[in-house]
Amino acid sequence: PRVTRANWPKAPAEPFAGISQPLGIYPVVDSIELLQQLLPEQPGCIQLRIKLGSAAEISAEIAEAVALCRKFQVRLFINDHWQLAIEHGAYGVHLGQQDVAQADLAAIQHAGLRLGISSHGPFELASALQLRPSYVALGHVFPTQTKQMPSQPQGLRKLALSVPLCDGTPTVAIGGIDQHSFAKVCACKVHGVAMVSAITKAEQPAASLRHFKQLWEQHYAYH
Ligand code: TZP
Ligand code: MG
Repeated sequence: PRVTRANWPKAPAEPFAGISQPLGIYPVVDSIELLQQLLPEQPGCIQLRIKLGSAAEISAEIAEAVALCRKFQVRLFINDHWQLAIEHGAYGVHLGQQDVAQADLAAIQHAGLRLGISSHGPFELASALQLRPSYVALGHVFPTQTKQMPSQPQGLRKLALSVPLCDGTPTVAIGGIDQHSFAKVCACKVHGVAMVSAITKAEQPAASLRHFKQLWEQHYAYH
């Protein structure tokens, strides 16, 4: 179900745990192999987004991801599987709007995990902010091949307008971002840039990440 006024979760009295350093380059990956390739490059944070596998397989993957990210001291967000994220001690959880309506947000908050929430337009952004999350994802900025999107791309103008509406809540841009659009996305003053294909489908994912990290250092300096 979509988040509506009727099932809108109650805003927590306390915000979710904060994020002190900017999220920076935020690769979203679907395997341990990719984590192992990317972690030595020290991304600002990373998300494990697994959509396939048995419950036991997913649990084992999350446990391994948590251990690896601890070793490299990279902040790990788990997509969807918030119970397993709590159980295995991930840094945070990333949820879509529909997931949020079904998750036990108080449990995530009490466990001290950060919460990132997706948004695809002003209404979803408002409902996400109402939950006082650790960050909001703004997307999809451009057309993407990675995920079927029911909505239209928001474009750079809406991205730029959304960031100040977040009033200090960190923002992450996502959707179709690549080396050609990267600087323009940074100019919207987002706190992080999430990418799937530009990194994971590159011939050398680690080299691609290294390149984006360098670009981020250049552009983020102007924030
Ligand atoms: N949520 C909004 S767009 C997207 C997700 C998971 C996919 C982004 O992938 P890509 O390859 O960076 O366009
Ligand atoms: Mg989800």
